[in-house]
Amino acid sequence: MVRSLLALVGLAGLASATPLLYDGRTPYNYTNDDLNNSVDPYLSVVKGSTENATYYTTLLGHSLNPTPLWNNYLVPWLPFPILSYPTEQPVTIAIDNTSIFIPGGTPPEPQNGFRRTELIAQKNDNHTALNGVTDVGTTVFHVSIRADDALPLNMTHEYQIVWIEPNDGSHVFEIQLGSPFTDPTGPLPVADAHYLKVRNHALDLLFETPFTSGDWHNFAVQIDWTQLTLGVFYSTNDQPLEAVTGIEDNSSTPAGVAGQGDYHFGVLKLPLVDPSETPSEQADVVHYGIQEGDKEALTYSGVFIESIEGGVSAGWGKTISSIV
Ligand SMILES: *[C@@H]1O[C@H](CO)[C@@H](O)[C@H](O)[C@H]1NC(C)=O
Ligand SMILES: *[C@@H]1O[C@H](CO)[C@@H](O)[C@H](O)[C@H]1NC(C)=O
Ligand SMILES: *[C@@H]1O[C@H](CO)[C@@H](O)[C@H](O)[C@H]1NC(C)=O
Ligand SMILES: *[C@@H]1O[C@H](CO)[C@@H](O)[C@H](O)[C@H]1NC(C)=O
Ligand SMILES: *[C@@H]1O[C@H](CO)[C@@H](O)[C@H](O)[C@H]1NC(C)=O
Ligand SMILES: *[C@@H]1O[C@H](CO)[C@@H](O)[C@H](O)[C@H]1NC(C)=O
Ligand SMILES: CC(=O)N[C@H]1CO[C@H](CO)[C@@H](O)[C@@H]1O
Repeated sequence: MVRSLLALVGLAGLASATPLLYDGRTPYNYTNDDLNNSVDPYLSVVKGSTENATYYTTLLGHSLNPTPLWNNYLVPWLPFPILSYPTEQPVTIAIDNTSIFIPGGTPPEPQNGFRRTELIAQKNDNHTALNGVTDVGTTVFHVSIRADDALPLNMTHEYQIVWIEPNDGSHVFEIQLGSPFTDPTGPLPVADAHYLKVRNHALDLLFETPFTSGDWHNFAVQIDWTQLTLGVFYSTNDQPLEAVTGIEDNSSTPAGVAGQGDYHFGVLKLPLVDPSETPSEQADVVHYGIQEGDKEALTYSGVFIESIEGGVSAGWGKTISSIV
């Protein structure tokens, strides 16, 4: 016991040895006005054009605890997590039939195929400024996801829920739920529709796990921006993160600045193919297809980005080694 306590003191000694590059854990003093006005740490403009951000995104305050991993632990050297308090509020991100994003551009082209609401990481009111800080060297992108049982997703559809998006619109990695979009339509829903799936830039499946309700699903994705590789960590609730993959090839990502991009989390629901549309419309998932228009949501906490200099934050003050 003494030995294991000492070992844990050693581990605790590593805590916060790893530089925090971006903190997207919503402080309790973050307000609806902050959200509507895209005050740091989030840019909230990816949403339906007719409503304010607070219509889609709900700050939960103390009504639900965030993932326990990043609580403030009063006695972090104990071998079990007790005596802690949360320091961030979870946020619920919803879509409904008004969630049609109209990106800038002339003429405006509403994304009628999608329903989407996302928060984008930003610091000093500038999301692109993070690229040169978080998308260089080797960095780790953390996020925790929980089902909203009152507003479930429809697993017949594909949902993209966490990703990094360079200017070419590709994803350096993504976390996905549901059934991948198929044209022509294949059998739906797919067998692993209810699984959270981590995919690389080429959309190969790196890791999947059942999206059980009532649990925080904690992810961390380690990205080597020079070698273009990924590694995945995962746990549920207060269990410390553990590596669930080795080093995985991600070499289809554009090298250098062209491969850097915004960190998104939220709900992006793809359509199903509409048999009454033309083949080219059916292939244009952004602008065409079937959406039922339901209100659906996911809840998030534990969003941050760190360097791996002092290891990877695993929860309750512990640090573990990066994937090698
Ligand atoms: C919340 O409080 C902290 C500490 O006082 C302060 O630095 C921060 O700017 C506040 N954030 C907001 C969004 O008001
Ligand atoms: C935020 O949006 C809500 C809902 O539309 C609105 O009631 C509120 O006034 C908005 N606040 C700000 C500061 O924009
Ligand atoms: C958003 O909030 C602003 C500020 O309160 C308000 O003027 C505006 O009408 C709101 N827009 C919508 C679509 O609710
Ligand atoms: C959803 O919105 C689309 C586009 O505005 C509209 O055509 C459709 O009728 C709406 N569906 C429902 C169920 O309201
Ligand atoms: C945001 O940061 C980028 C990269 O540092 C910089 O080029 C750009 O000018 C900044 N934008 C604003 C509005 O400050
Ligand atoms: C889910 O989507 C499918 C395909 O559009 C639809 O048939 C089904 O009714 C939807 N389920 C719910 C609960 O909305
Ligand atoms: C693990 C894996 O699927 N790696 C792929 C990453 O992307 C490159 C380039 O497209 C592929 O060649 C790898 O197979």
